[in-house]
Amino acid sequence: MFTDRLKLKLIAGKGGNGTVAWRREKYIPKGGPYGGNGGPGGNVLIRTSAQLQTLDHLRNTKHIKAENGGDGGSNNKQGKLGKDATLQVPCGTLVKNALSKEVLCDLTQSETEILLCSGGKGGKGNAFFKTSKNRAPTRSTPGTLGESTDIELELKLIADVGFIGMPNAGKSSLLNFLTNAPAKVGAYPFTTLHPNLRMLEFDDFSRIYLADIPGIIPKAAEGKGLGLDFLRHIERTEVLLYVIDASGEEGRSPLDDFMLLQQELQKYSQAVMDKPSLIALNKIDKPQALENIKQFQQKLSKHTTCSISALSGQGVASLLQSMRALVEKQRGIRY
Ligand SMILES: Nc1nc2c(ncn2[C@@H]2O[C@H](COP(=O)(O)OP(=O)(O)OP(=O)(O)O)[C@@H](O)[C@H]2O)c(=O)[nH]1
Ligand SMILES: [Mg+2]
Repeated sequence: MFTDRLKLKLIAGKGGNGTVAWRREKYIPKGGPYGGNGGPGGNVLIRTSAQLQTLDHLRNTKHIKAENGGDGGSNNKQGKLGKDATLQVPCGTLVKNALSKEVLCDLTQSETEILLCSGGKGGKGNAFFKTSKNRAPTRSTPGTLGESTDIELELKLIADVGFIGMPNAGKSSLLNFLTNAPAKVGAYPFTTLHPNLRMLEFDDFSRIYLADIPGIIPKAAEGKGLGLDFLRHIERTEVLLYVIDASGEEGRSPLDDFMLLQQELQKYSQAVMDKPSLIALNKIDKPQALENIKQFQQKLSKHTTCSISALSGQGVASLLQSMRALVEKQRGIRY
């Protein structure tokens, strides 16, 4: 189960009440008011953690509550501070008001902390109200309630390259080959049911992040297959990598597959569709592939294509080079 959207109620802690008390000590007659102030309630904060990649850890959480502040002490002591509650989320989490849908923050950087709900203020004890005119006040005030709000979290992975392809095209196989990471591969459609994010580190320690998302089929925009919901995870990528099965073994031509993917993407978002892209023509180890690739390149000569086999690794190094160059070019444009 991959959780990338959920709702939560946040409740900051209530401030502690002020106390009415009197100083009663030997040799101190008329010790006066001695009730302390209440402690402030804890805040609710949100923090991004580089260790997290999903919202799975919050799947069964309905609300996050910070601790209440303690009531003031009878010896003019302030009540104890309510502990803050910190919500840990992965980078790429968008926080919205659940009712108005207003975006409260977009957490794209790791180790960022933001205050979402402030704790209530502590009430005043009677010692606070002592004045020259009123030396024995009996008044105290209650603590105030903490802020509370309903939020919606929406995760949009932050990757540099997003893999787009029909089911079985070999997206996960390519991700495995590139990153040596065990993403599930299978000779059946929709092996991948949720996005996989992987990091690729080069010899000079520069990194690019790759996102493999579930396969797209005709009418995905209308909800067929797994729909286009997961495309949200490639909205922020710099570059798209179309992974196409060049063998045509499933009875479809690579050219048709590419056109179809573009059509579905366009229905989802023109901005996503307009991202710079590369095409990996996969499964060149299969008999029909070379002929299909020739036709594909003749028809779509403007596009940059790389012929690869995600199984044997043939052509993958050169694809990686093109991918890295394009990502770095895009980063250069952005910064
Ligand atoms: N011969 C050959 N088979 C490949 C190649 N790449 C992938 N396959 C096979 O194609 C099938 C599908 O591969 P996956 O990597 O699971 O495909 P996917 O695009 O991730 O599929 P979904 O997750 O269903 O969208 C598996 O049986 C792979 O072994 C290749 O280059 N050559
Ligand atoms: Mg897959």
